[in-house]
Amino acid sequence: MAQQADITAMRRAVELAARGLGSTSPNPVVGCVITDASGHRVGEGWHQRAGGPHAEVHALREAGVLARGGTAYVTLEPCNHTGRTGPCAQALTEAGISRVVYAVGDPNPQATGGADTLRAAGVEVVSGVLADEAEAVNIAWLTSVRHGRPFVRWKYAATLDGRIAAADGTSRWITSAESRADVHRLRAEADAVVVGSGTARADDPHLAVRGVDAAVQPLRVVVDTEATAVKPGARILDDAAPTLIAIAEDAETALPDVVRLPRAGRGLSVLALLDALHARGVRSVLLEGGPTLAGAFVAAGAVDQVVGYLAPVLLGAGPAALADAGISTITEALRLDITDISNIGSDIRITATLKGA
Ligand code: AOF
Ligand code: ZN
Repeated sequence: MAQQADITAMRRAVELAARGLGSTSPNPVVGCVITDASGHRVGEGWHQRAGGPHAEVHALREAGVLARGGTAYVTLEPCNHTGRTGPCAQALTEAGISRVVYAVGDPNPQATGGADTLRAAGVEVVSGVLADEAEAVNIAWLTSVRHGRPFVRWKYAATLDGRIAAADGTSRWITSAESRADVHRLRAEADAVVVGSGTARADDPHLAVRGVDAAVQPLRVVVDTEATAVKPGARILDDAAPTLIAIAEDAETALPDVVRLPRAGRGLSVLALLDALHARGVRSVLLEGGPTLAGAFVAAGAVDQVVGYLAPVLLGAGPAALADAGISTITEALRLDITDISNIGSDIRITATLKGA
């Protein structure tokens, strides 16, 4: 059992880590709290942008000499490598830290080993404190490192009976203004926002982040297999954010900035798309629909987390949030863990995460 003081300090470190969401990719979000020898908080820091100082360095700077004999709480195992900055394990030792508590081990092969280095230097090391919370805040980076492809969060908005539009196709506005604003926060956290040709054709979406601070606008991606849904002049082609149109290898187009991918079924290979995005530096994807594309992602085993906004509205007819995902019998059902339920305006938001994501 972790000590209460350790849990309290780590909870603060997780809060600090969350401040980096949306601005650290392709690096992790990391938070750090330093307490002095008598347990008082003397330094705080979080990783703010890739290539910038690590969380530990920010916190050590604030703590100064008060770090001597103190404890460092870090959401991720301190790094052991000289990358764009020096190794944090060494920085902590040199500052005289006598105890390091971290939440999650570093899966990055270049950086791992910090815990061993610290122990070898005589520092007491404790791991696993608030690991679930630290995993949750850093899920995009951890998933992308563990699987070597971008983390995929599928978002949908539906009525309480699970429909995303009425029978005639009308869908504005099922969820509340607050839920729609919340989606902009999810976009700001993602490196890329992905939609299919049905959504591109029906909604002419813009997909840029509005109304919340976005350190970087996400890449807007349309999966337009036949290259027929995105027309010159589409809102998504404006210069508010970069845009990439994914089309089939044999499709014809006059659009610039297309990526050609192999076909799979009636669409494109989802895994080839994720590889192409990963090669462009994308570590997290917000999949915004629609149901056909979401079905293809689920069928490809490429959805790590689902965020569903459910409005207290009934339609009784109309398309479901998810179309065919290659599941024909109950034993094949995709089972997730609910990791958050929140009230957003008049709706509820359910976050469910794939087991082992
Ligand atoms: C961070 N911020 O606060 C910590 C990280 O790109 P570099 O050289 O800065 O190194 C990044 C690696 O360092 C990262 O992948 C992770 O394994 C480790 N820890 N990284 O960006 C931090 N503590
Ligand atoms: Zn580091």
